[in-house]
Amino acid sequence: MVTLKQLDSQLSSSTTSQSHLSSLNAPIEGLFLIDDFISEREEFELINSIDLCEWSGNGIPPNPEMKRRTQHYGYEFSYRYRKVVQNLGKLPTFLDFLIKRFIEKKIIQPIEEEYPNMCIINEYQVGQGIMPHTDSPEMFGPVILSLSILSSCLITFTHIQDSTNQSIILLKPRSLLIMTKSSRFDYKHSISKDAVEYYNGEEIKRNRRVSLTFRTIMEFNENDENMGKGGCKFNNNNVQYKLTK
Ligand SMILES: O=C(O)CCC(=O)C(=O)O
Repeated sequence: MVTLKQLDSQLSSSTTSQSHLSSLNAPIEGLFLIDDFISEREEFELINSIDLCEWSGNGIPPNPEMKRRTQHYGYEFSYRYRKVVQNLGKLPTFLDFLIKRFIEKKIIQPIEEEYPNMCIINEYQVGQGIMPHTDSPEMFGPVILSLSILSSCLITFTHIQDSTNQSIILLKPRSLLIMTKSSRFDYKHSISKDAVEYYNGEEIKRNRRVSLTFRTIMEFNENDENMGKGGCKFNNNNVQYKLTK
């Protein structure tokens, strides 16, 4: 079992990860960033596989009202109803190597039933972002993993109870953001629509960016009225990721 503490020390003791952690200009409890989580070749193959699949949004169902294009795997999320509406089955095989790497890097446990079972792929064209939000604690498990590809951008974490408590993190292509604990539950995260951003005096020109966000849904029953929003329920007694004791 990998505890969050072990992951913490693992990330901070490896030579490469020190630079990842120092890139967090104002670290938040439970927030980790791993640069170069995948290689350029893997990024290339990944975007090719993604672009061979159908994008929704921009008039195309499901979620036709969304300007940003998305692909939903494992479960379909409705942005209009703010809930998970359909079980779509297993994640596609082109994501297998990522799940394998989450295990190798001890980010998740090697127990199949405990792997992330939902992945939303978001496409951000220049001028597109995402509003401040916290991923629903009722719907999704305690660990959110988000892989960035193609372009850098800044992600802002704003404390729910104190909007002056903000941290801005640079997400480089091929980096993996791990949101757990306070960063996952006590903060909203957002990405601006700005075509150009500035980070430590450096100009970040935004291009097409794609992110793959992995989440865990513990139970889903669209017909059960007693379940949480959207018929899915996160059961804290049965946490999939054993990152915390
Ligand atoms: O694009 C990202 O890195 C974040 C995606 C996100 O926050 C979401 O899908 O809820």
